[in-house]
Amino acid sequence: MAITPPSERIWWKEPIARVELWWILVAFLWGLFMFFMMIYWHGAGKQNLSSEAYRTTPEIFMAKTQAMVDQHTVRNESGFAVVRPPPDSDVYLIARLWQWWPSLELEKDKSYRLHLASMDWQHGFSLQPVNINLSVHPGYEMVLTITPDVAGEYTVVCNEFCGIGHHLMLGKIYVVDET
Ligand SMILES: [Cu+2]
Repeated sequence: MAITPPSERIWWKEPIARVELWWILVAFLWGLFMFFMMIYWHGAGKQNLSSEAYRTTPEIFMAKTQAMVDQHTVRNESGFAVVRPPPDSDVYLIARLWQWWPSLELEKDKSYRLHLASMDWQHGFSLQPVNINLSVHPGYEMVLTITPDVAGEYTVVCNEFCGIGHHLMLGKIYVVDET
């Protein structure tokens, strides 16, 4: 640590070393490349979902979800409603401390409008094992048009740390063959 000033008082007015300029150029070009890859992956990489976002409130979203649950619940699993909404309908999934509610049962190769919103603060929707991820915010509903094409049992985990029960925040989506 220097306790005396540098011998050259204007010590920073040095030309940038050539090798450093090259690194700045490489980093800049890489940034540009990744920017365009984001757009490319949107179409070609099955990443970067095409989602829509609308303003909502917890009350409005809760009412819509409750209406769907009242109408289309097919069974209960340890106190959790499993809802089987008809194809092409609007499907609601609530994120709240600390659960995804309700569980959903969807038909394979049918399309749905999946609405996601948070009742409290930010959560992360992460669908496993297919690894589809997006953020779920309070005050907004994210809407995705989905067509599940592989039957099976999927787990929704929260991937946005949301407090003491974060690791317990698990949801279920069943994809079943048409019956
Ligand atoms: Cu969470």
